[in-house]
Amino acid sequence: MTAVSSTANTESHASVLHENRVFPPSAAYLAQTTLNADTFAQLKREADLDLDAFWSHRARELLTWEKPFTQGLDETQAPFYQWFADGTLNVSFNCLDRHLGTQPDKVALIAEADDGSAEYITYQTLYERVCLFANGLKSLGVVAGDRVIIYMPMVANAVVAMQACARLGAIHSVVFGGFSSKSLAERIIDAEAKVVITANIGYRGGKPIELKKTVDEAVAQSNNLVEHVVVWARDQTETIMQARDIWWHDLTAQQTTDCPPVWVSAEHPLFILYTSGSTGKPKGVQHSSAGYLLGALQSFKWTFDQQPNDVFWCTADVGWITGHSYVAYGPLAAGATQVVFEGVPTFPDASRFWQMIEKHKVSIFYTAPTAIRSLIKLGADLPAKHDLSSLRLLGSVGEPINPEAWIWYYNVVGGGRCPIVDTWWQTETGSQMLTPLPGAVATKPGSCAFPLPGLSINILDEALHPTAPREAGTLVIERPFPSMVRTLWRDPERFKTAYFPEEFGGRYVAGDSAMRDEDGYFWILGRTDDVLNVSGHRLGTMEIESALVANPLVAEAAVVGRPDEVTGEAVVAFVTLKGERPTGDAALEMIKTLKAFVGQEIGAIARPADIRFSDALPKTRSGKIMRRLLRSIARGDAITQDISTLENPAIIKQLQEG
Ligand code: 6R9
Repeated sequence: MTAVSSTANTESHASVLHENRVFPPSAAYLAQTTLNADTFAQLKREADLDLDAFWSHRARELLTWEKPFTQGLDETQAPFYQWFADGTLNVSFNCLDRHLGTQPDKVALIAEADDGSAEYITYQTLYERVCLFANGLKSLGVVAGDRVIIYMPMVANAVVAMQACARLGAIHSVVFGGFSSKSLAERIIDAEAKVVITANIGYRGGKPIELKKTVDEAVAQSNNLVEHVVVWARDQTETIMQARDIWWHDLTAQQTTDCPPVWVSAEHPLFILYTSGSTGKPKGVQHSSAGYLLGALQSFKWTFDQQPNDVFWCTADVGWITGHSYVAYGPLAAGATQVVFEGVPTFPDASRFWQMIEKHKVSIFYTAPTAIRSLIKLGADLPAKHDLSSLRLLGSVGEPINPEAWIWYYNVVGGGRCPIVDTWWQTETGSQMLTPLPGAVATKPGSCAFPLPGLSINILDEALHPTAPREAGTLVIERPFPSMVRTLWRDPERFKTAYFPEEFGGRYVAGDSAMRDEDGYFWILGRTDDVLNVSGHRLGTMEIESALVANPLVAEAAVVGRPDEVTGEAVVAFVTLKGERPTGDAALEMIKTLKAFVGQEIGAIARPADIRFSDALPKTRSGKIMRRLLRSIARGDAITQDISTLENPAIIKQLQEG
């Protein structure tokens, strides 16, 4: 491969290829950190010596077991790896009960609503709320192994619902509140969910989100699978309740705050989280109980160097993996205090994050590059108007952060004293994989630095040799690790082919291209598959194409990404209609219709930024859509590809003109 591979979206991140600034940890940071380079060098040596012993040691030290395990890694069914399989534990017990003896009155959640009101929930109170609700679910017949869908706003009760499922050994599947009824129904059906938990309404940026209405539509499409819908009354908004619906407050009214945890085996599935892949059907990523929790907790402690008085704030919604590992599980297992925020960074204005950091004295702040870029655009001077001196550490996740946004985050938000941990990981890895360790590693803007201890991550060329410095290659994980995906829900075949393709000899293939620099720092360059990353959210191009062709007017559609200043990538759709190719106002009208249609089919996050019509899509003589050509057109680049095999060269002009 060459330095800039032709795969993926490498070109859009060209700026990182020239980045050479280095930021060692500040003296202010070093003065208060508990971890340093020696700590990590020692951990790395220990892991290199014996990986199994390394993780088993961590699992004994960090988790509380009902029955201790006797074996760490079991590779006999590779790639269906197991960890600590004969041990039993309960994840909710590990997140709540075990803090009650030492810190019952410590605040676990600072839950700030969209309107700015805040609620402070201690570990004792959270434990009681989880027990009450778990008993309620139990009264509905929910038992270990049942699937429960959670479709909630980003409020404390979303965390309560997840923890309550974990307490019972029920498998939750959280669906982001922005997904359409059709996407929700697809997930209900695939998971065969018995119960759906929702709210009558949610609020984001002052706008109501009609969650219950969407659930009603989804349940109607779900083959009578759902026995009960539990509805949390977010406010007094009038709500139509049906026979299968029950209010959260009615369900918990008669319950006690004592709900013994259901002990499950280490490998018992904790949750399924659907994510986009390169086919039209989302993948049900299935995670374990013990290995997953160990990954979330250990990485939380290492990456954020968590200390007793920290106030942690991860801005991710629990609908995504980041909200699972670094809101619902990792911080609670660590006994940390954290902020949970219902709203959006731009409401009531673009200083919301800074105002909340000041108000709650946040010390560790973890957000996505898209949020940072949009806040630079809407008010680069706003952070200076707030007291952000409580911050000591900043984090980034979800997509590559461009050096300019990094530098702004570092100087303007972090006052030049807070290290930035740029963390690369995935829904499938369950916890952070690559990140600079604050206090131990000098950071470089745009680089995720190095693997955490206990992880063997490599970048390989097509011959499976590690690539030379600055040469792009495929990012792979060489050895199993505790928090890795166990399988795809009821689709073990797809699990094998999607992540362990034969040509990579048993290695986990992440779907990203990356390179290392001369100092061994990792730089993520972009996806190698047909997955786009829009505002840190994974979207399969095939999923959007299927949504478009589901419209009776559409004959064919091809979707590609183009770089976007704020959202990282934006969705561009090339469409041919069954009727005439529309022009002028008719085209504008049709674009509006199709954008709304994709919104209904998948959810607003998948709506194309740009739709272009042509009489046909550019195809090779063998009938393959020329995606690279479409990518160049979407970006407005000159066409350099060989188009001699193109069936109908005249349509290029149509596509360029839109
Ligand atoms: C945690 C999460 C995973 C994909 C991943 C990669 C991209 C995530 C990144 C990053 C560059 C980072 N990604 N973090 N790219 N730098 N720090 O986002 O999971 O939603 O499954 O997305 O996101 O392409 O493969 P998920």
